[in-house]
Amino acid sequence: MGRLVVVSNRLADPRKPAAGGLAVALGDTLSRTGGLWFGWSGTVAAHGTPGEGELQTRQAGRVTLASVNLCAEDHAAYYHGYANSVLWPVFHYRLDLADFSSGYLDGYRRVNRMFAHKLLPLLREDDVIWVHDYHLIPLAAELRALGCRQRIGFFLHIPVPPPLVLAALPQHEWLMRSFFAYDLVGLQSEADVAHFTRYMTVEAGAQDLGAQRLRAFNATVRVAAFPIGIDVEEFHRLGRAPDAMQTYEEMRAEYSRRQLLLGIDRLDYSKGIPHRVRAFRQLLERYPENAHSATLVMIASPSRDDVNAYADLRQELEGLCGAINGDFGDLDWMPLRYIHRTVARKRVPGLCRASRVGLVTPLRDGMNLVAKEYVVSQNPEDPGVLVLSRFAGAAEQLRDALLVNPYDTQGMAEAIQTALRMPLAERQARHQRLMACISEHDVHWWRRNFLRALEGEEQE
Ligand code: GDG
Repeated sequence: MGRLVVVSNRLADPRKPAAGGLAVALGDTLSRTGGLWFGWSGTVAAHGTPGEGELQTRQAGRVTLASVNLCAEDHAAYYHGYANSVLWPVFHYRLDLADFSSGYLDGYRRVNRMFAHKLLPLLREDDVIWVHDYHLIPLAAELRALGCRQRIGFFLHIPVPPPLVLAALPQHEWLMRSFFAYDLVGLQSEADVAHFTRYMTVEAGAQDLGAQRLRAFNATVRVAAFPIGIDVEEFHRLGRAPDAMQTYEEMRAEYSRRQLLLGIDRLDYSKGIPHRVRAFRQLLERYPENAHSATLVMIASPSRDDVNAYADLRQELEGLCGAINGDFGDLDWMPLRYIHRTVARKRVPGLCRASRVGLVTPLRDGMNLVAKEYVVSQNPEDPGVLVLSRFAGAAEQLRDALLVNPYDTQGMAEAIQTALRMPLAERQARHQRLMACISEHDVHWWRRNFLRALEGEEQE
């Protein structure tokens, strides 16, 4: 394969372990091909002109990191505005939270155009370009307009809503048409592929050519599901390291007489966190035997604090959590521990392993990697139970979790009770099947399959 060029909103140094998912997934291939990673630097320049940014490049081993700063106006319109206040809510089915203010779209187009202008001179003829996520949907169209002929693939990390929800976007025709500038569009799940295909055939008059190909606007694009996985090996290693072990031991000692339930999310309205708290309340009401025992630890890492909908969520959550502890807590037992802070990644496997139940209950989620991390962290001899929303992309793969509808408070409370009471043999059997699926479809499988498809080769 030629040189891999990755484009994403934010870039990270793949050599740093804290760099997280995408860096771990793509680091090897970037290194092997002497690749390039291009994106926003993460810096908002105090003085700057909209649509302009200075390119900075630096080496991270064999990988070149190329980034641009954004001026405050571009950052507000492109990042907070169109990406996170329009596309994020609409693609998560939340039209009620979308802010269709004018100006956002201009900023989004301006930054995508600027990225294309900055990236183009860095490209070589045999490059394979892989663009990530909703911030950059029109990037290929901008690159093509400048004459770029290399193969370009796109992976959407968030879900695709049904056609009529997409059609509520004032500029949906323009946005969706720009997918046809890619050679390959990768989505998280078959449900997303179905929505995407139906939108394109019904709203954009595309022809479904079969074999994952759609044709419209004089172009053919291949569209397929590539469910993202985690680096199972790396997570195992992390789990065996001293920090994770220590966290595990501390949690076991602190909660020796309790059954722990765990939730780890970015504090985001798509994650269904208040719904989870209501189900936990219902559990305590309906099954009083859980008093002084079931304890929910909820870690909600701060996210997009300056978008209004997030401040509202935070307030709602604080009220709900406070009420449970006030109504059910006792001198020696607090039913819920809510932590609005990021915990160190190296502690996550220990937290997961110490918890009898993992609660992953988004209202809608592209995939949800926490679900997979929870399973991989378990002790196979005495594993915990994953309670998973059927609306997470992961539910298409993880059929051996207890699948729940997060809008059904009572149903979710019943599922939690089932998880808490599940016999060892059933926990082991479910865990074994979940592990087999997660190990087979890990993040390396995901990367290989996507890149093979982009190069027109057969998938595994
Ligand atoms: C998007 C899509 C899709 C969370 N809190 C803490 C923490 N985390 C880590 C988790 C996990 C990652 O962050 C979150 O990944 P998710 O997949 O759950 O969710 P999003 O951030 O919304 O990601 C999603 C994903 O892209 C990949 O395609 O699955 O659907 O929305 O790794 O462990 N990590 C640490 N402290 C925390 O407090 N260290």
